[in-house]
Amino acid sequence: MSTRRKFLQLGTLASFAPLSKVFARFKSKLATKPVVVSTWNFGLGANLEAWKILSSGGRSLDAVEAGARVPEGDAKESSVGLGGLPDRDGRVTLDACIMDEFANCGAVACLEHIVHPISVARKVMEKTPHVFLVGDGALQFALDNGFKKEKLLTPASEKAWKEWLKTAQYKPIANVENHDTIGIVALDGKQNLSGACTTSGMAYKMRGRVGDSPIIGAALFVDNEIGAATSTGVGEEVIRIVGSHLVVELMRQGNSPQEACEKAVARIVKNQPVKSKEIQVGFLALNKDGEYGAFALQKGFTYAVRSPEVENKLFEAKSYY
Ligand code: SD4
Repeated sequence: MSTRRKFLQLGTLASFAPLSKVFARFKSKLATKPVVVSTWNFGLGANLEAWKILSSGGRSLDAVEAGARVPEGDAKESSVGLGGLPDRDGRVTLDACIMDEFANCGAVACLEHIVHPISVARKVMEKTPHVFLVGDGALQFALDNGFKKEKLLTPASEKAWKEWLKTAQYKPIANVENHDTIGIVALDGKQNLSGACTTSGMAYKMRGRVGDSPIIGAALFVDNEIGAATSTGVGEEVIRIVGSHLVVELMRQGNSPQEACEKAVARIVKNQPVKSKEIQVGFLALNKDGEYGAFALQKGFTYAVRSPEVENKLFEAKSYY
């Protein structure tokens, strides 16, 4: 496009939008790829693995899977994969989903005994005509595809569960229940977006309870024309607003990733003015230009960023309350 045409276009835009916004958009077009952003502190470790792939010209899908596998395989992380806190019956049940630049997606829920549900979700996406397998069917599929059956309940998680059993109080409270989920979204050097999300879900949940994390549109959504979004926190509230899809659609309407995350959180507050004060939900979004943003109901939601400009750094999202 000629410089004159670009200038005229910018001039037309400027008459409709505040100048600062127009220039922010214009600048964002120059953002350098690749970029990976992940939820919570363990996002740093996830980004490291993802970055190995992204920085050597790899695909965002491979990067987000590799990143998600890091906390899944870490027995010390009590909210994802191995070592995850169990449900109220003492069973570790895992939820995960993955989505690529072609809108291909795969998911598993209530999957037991498998350390890397994100890789099972990818197999569902690539090897079946389906999107979502749950429970025993998901386990059977995993075993048929070479995944090993393992004990996921570690001594530390078992101890915490037995402690919880003494009162058996089931009340999800923001940021104190140690039930953080990894959501990871990336833009690769070819400007393609993908995302992954994986969790052991709400600690001491009812048997069979599934949160937002394995639900495409709720905890993860990717539209390669627009952007990608992921969520963490009390999944029921994210499902109610189909949160990540909402964030991507808000970006489609011209909102920055930051504005889109803020509007999605505001929707939860509008729906649940009282309950929203006591729970945590956070959104993290990345657009096609490599701009990112995050916002949460409560303080304390951290996310990690790795890009050519940002040397794997942790940020704390702004919050509604
Ligand atoms: C769930 N969203 O199962 C997950 C839990 C989580 O931070 O993300 N906690 O509802």
